[in-house]
Amino acid sequence: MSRRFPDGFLWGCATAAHQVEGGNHRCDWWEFERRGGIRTGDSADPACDHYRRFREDFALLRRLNNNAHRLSVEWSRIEPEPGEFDAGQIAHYREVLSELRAQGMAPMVTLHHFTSPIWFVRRGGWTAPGAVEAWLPFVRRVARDLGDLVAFWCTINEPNVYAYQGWLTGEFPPGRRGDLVGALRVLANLRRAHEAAYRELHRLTPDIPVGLAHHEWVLEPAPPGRRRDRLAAAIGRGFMGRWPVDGRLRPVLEAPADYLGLNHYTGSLVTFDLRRPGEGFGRRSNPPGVPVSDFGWAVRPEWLRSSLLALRRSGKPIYVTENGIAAADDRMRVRFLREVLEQLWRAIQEGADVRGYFHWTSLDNFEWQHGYSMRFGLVAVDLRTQERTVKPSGWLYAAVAGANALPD
Ligand code: IFM
Repeated sequence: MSRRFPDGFLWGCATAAHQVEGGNHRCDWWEFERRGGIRTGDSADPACDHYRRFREDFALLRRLNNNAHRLSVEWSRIEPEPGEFDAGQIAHYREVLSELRAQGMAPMVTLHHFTSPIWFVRRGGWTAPGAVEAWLPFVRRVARDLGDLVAFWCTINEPNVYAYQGWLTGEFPPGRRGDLVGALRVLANLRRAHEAAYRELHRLTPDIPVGLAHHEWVLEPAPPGRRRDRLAAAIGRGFMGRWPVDGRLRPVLEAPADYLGLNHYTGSLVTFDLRRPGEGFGRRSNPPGVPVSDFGWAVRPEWLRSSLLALRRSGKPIYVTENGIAAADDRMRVRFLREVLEQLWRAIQEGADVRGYFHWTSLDNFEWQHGYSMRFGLVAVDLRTQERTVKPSGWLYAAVAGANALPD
């Protein structure tokens, strides 16, 4: 066990309310599911029934030596109608967070992870001018009523994916396609929402670090790296890595934050292609000879290391807020974990100030438009019986987390 991680390193899993809880009926995703938005026809109810089984699920994660956990609190449960807060749901999340604390896991709480209340989307959702003001009462309420139990705030999950899938590809609600203006408006509002939440959270809970989870899809020009391919890769990176601020595009990772949260899964090679304006005039392909996950995403663990190294100059602590692989065959996840955790360790040796890693994810869960067809979990869930079974990858993760080191 010579390859140790820094003392106090956080080992956890990341989840999102709608993907695991079940019975989440007041949000836009629930409506989207009813309208046939899910390719497999699946529904997020009961998902993993985690809303009722959170105690056992946390006990399992504790057995797997997790000392932290990233989860989201569901806005549409806490504020089902504008300005009406549900004391019962707040009490529920107090129990959830208290249970995590009691079981020795530091909670990282995400405030927006893809789902919004139906009342909010009826008013125009994140494209509407008053969106930020409509979100802030929820942020304040959560800070006031749950803040004493929280270790980290994560304001917004993957603004770029949210805007891209909801307004350009139509795979997320509201299901719009090719609406670049809408996507940019969403990004601008999310930026303002993050900044406003950052200020409010600092005011109400000054000791809790605040950040956001940025999704980094690595884009590299296809070899030999012609100028136009480099340009197309740069445009694609611009869309995925920047958001509009006062008429200019600024890096997401330069937003006010006490730590940088990195969600990373994959990347693509980019070839210039005029027929693909929606993808920044680039055709994306997987690097030849590189294995792909069940999603068809290239699995290249070095990309985690290069993404982390690129963040060194920010001088801020970094948390890998998500990283994982869709693989029904767990042997693939075992191989991936060995390699990716080694890349994580190397990035730290090379100066990246990484303080924690949250694997996506603990339980096989509801993978948005793909229903239950994508298995990201360290723990298998039998959807008929809700029985949980730790996979070999789960035990591997437990060994690394327990030793705080890579096995020799
Ligand atoms: O399941 C999602 C998660 O909600 C956000 N990040 C990527 C994961 C895998 O697609």
